[in-house]
Amino acid sequence: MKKLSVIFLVLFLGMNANAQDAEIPRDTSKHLEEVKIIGIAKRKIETEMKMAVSVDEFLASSENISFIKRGAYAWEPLLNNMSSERSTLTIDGMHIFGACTDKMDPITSYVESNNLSTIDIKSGQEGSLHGATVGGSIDLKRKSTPFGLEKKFSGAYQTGFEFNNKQFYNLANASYAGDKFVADGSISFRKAGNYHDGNQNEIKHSQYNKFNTSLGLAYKISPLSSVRVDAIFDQAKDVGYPALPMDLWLSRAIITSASYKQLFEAGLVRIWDTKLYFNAIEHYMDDTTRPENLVHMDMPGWSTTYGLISKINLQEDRYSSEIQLNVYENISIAEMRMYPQDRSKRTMFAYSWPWVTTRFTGLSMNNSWEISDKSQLNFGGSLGLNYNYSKYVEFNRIFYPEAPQKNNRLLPGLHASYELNIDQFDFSIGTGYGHRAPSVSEAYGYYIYNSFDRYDYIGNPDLKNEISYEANASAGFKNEKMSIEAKANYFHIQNYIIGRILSLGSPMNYQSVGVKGYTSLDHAKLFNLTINTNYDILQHLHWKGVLNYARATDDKDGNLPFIRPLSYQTSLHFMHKGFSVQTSMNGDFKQDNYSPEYGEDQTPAYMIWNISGDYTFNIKNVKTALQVGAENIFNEYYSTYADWGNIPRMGRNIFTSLKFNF
Ligand SMILES: [Cu+2]
Repeated sequence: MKKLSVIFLVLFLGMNANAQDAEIPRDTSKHLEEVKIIGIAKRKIETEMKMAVSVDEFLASSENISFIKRGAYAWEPLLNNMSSERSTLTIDGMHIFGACTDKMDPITSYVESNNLSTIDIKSGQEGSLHGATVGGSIDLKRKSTPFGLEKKFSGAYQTGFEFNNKQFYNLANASYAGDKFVADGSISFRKAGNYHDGNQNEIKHSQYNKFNTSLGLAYKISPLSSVRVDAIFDQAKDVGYPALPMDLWLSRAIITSASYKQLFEAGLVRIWDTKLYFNAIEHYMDDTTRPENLVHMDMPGWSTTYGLISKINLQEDRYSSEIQLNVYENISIAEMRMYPQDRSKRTMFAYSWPWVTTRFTGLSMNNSWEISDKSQLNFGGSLGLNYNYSKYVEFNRIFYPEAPQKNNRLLPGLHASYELNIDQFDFSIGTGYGHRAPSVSEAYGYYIYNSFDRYDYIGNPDLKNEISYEANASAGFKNEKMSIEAKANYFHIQNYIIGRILSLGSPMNYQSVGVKGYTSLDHAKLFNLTINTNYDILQHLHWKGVLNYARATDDKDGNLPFIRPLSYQTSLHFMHKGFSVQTSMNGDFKQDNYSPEYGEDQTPAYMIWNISGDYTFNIKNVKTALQVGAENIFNEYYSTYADWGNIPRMGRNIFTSLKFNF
């Protein structure tokens, strides 16, 4: 019976119990944690090219993620070619909202690669477990060492230098795994100077400094239950944003949680996990570093969130289910203070986020039912209640005199998919429907300057919910030597929110050319296609290729902005004993479907070639890895379709890295 229940628990986590766990330990919960680790080990936070990557670089290796880049730091992740408002971005399911009106701080900038175990990306409505979404979900999973490992102490230290921007980093993490007590800790420092483009020109204001530390402590109160507390502290200082008219002086985040987990050996309910969390972010921009600014503006922002997650996993024969309750309250505040060179002579004050409260309560469910050994049905849904309150609604009423101070929205979501496996072929087909509420900026933003199209943006509290109708399909073939998979999705989004020129109001920022208001298009359509192939040329020589195609139009068949042109990635990987060499090429074709209406110009094609080599050896019990590589070997001068203000990307960059694992 015990064996059976273990198998169920394994299925639960959506991971395969393979030959590695042939020895099933007595303690169910212990085994559960181990399986989890085995599953995670498959997707380490490193890419094929680099063993020491930033969180952004790691995300960039995922085929359905692209980025808007405003410099070298804190890239804004786009899932399915949709901006970050359309996805839920969470850390272990916890909602965190950036404190910058200019999106300088997506929450991916508040973690570090050495405190994460993996990143869970779900497309479209399948990602609705953590709350209402249109594009999908990106959940950053923290490291969490299981109880009672044979090896009590483990850890890693990693250091490296990147020559192009003189980036120097030190990352260390350690874990203790006792039978009753577990601790995980990490600390990291990164410091980088300005980078240089392919023409050897220095990109001014592209430096950054980041410090991050985390601690997690867990205690087993009974064989099947445990408590855990976690905290992350992150601080970025003196970060340049070359594509924006200002930089970041200081950004600080504290992210905390306390959770209780109960496992059940028998019955329908198998895991019950409840977490309370709190996080606070403060963000201070600085434009005095830019001599071209005649008038200065301080634009500090604060974002505070409290929340609760309670989740149960159910399992009965071939049926499994996750049910999650999400409750959170966020308050977002952003100020704008304008003054001439003399700071004491303040000329203007406004709230660009007028103390906006967002309260969300939602219940989500994901079910999967194995109809047979060959086919599976996944289905689920979510229902959320979203409440907004604008404390200083007078700012919103300047443009929308009838704007209500409070707003309630109902956010339903539904999805279903069917998977079929016939011999070496896999097929899936799915559909989804879901609503999302406008973001704080879209609904309540006041004069948020967008340096991409040089307009000041005004939120509209009365915007309708965005409603997404989605279809997706995939087909794949796999044998011992090769695999190929094609995945496609299509979104028809009603009331698509985007900025449109307003006839009233005059620009506030002297650089801006006019005022845009967030409005709803009748609809927009997005299509994404990815083809993924792997081929093992020899036992130790592997080839991989990815091709991405996307197309997106508005209700008048005009192009939407920030849609990736046809792009590709291809790589070769060779291993011999402790040595490994990899080379990769990636690029975009010419951007044919750009959008002048939304401030875009055409971006030419580019191609980047990278190479790296590493050697792994043991010094006593310490596994040591040394890596040297070069990115953009040909020193190509380029910028991508999503580089804010066509800011050129990094030229040739030689990187080195040394890692010790004990
Ligand atoms: Cu900012």
